Amino acid sequence: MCKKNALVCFPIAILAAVIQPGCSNPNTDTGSDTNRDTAGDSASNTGTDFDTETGADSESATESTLSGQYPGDVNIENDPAVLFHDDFEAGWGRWDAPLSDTPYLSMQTGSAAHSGTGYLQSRVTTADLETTEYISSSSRVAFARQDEIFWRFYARMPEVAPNPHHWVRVSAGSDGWESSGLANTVPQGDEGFWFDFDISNDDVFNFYVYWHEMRSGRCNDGSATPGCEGDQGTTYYYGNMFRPPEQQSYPRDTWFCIEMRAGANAPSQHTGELTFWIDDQLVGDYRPGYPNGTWLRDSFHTDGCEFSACTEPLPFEGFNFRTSADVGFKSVILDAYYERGSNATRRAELESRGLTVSDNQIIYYDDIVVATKRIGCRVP
Ligand SMILES: [Ca+2]
Repeated sequence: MCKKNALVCFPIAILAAVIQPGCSNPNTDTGSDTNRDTAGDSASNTGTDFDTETGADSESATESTLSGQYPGDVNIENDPAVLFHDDFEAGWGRWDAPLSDTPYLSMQTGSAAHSGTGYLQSRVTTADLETTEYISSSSRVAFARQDEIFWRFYARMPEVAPNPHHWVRVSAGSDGWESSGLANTVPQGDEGFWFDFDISNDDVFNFYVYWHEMRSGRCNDGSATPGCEGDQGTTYYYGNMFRPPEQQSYPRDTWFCIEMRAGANAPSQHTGELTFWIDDQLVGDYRPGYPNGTWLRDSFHTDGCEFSACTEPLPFEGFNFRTSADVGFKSVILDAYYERGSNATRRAELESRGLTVSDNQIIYYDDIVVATKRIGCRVP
């Protein structure tokens, strides 16, 4: 596994403290700068009140959400807060790329759709991975840079098969920065940051985050100082892991609603936030002072940290994602990224549980909305 491109791989951690898979996503955004950012659209509200309450689950009724205002998502795309919408009823043309079916992505029509009759299918087979070691089945769209972004979509995994090595991505950058997805590379605070929203082999979710203050897996304390406590001997920086505890596994072959929220920080301050909901239930919530957890290497453990190097839990400090207000959220990438090696490992684990595992890694998508305010799940 992970032999081809040293840039995208890191040594499988010898210590048990690092549990994430050994490779990261090599598909960078370079060379595909089709975004519609224009000069002058940069976020200028540096002094915005980045309040810490918006990450909390609102008790309010659906009318406070875009979905509540637009039942059935009818005309939701016309709301000024909406940056992007696709219900897949009109085929390709809304994403910057691709513009037509690819070997892995195809527009589908049928009763399996979440809304209407159209939906998007990502399909990567075991045979595909035997031919190609790294496969990114992705579509992408860019928009004017934002300080806060919400992204809702529906997904459905119709078969029991390994989840992708990395899943969908949100990218933030300055006007010219297009390097999200570049593995083992710490982005500059005045250039960009990004995160993936991933699914584990246990069908639960986590953020996987790259930013200028990200931690290395080399040392217990997240630094990369030779001779440190727990020194693994090699400096590497892979996405920092935020996996909420006590999640329910999503159900197979059933549509579920994902919404994530990302709030950029006031430059150089630890006021950035990440949040996600599943079927409108708050699951992940990371903001200044919440939750309590323990950093160990490049993971923030909120579910207890049982390694000998673990320290007492402390309130999360908040994300200092950026040092410049020129860095804003600028694209989303509906990606399903697979690696031959990790796919085989995940497959073997599923089989060891007695499951019959399909050779088709399939994900359906429908009813995607990207906006600058809370979207909520679709109201019938
Ligand atoms: Ca649809």
